[in-house]
Amino acid sequence: MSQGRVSANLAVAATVVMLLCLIAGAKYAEAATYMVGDANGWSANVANWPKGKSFVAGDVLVFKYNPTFHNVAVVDQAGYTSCSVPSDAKLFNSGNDSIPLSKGQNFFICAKPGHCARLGMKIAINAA
Ligand SMILES: *[C@@H]1O[C@H](CO)[C@@H](O)[C@H](O)[C@H]1NC(C)=O
Ligand SMILES: [Cu+2]
Repeated sequence: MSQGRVSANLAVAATVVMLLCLIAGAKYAEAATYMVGDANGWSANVANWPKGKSFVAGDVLVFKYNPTFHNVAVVDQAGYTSCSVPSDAKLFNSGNDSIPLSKGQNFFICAKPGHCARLGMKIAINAA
């Protein structure tokens, strides 16, 4: 076997290993991180932000906001629709909250008075 043939085989092997790593990497990359509201953050009229995006369970939503004025409550469908926060709702208020999506429907609203109902600080997301 010539020297050239050996290095060609090595190159092929290296390429195969690289491709396998890429495939494995893609699998781990399935859970994505989303900045809610993009550059605007968790803010007024964010309700349309999920439109056109597809989410899977385990994806992480990052809610960025000024905690003096806003917070994030994890609610159910009724809470989302009526802009009310069940007493057992999980509340986040760090201003930089990372919340993983559960499979199925996920509902988040701002629990500050009027923010959900009047400012549209609410999102509904279906995670596959
Ligand atoms: C927000 O939280 C993320 C994840 O916990 C962290 O990596 C990032 O540094 C935080 N950003 C700020 C501005 O605190
Ligand atoms: Cu708010």
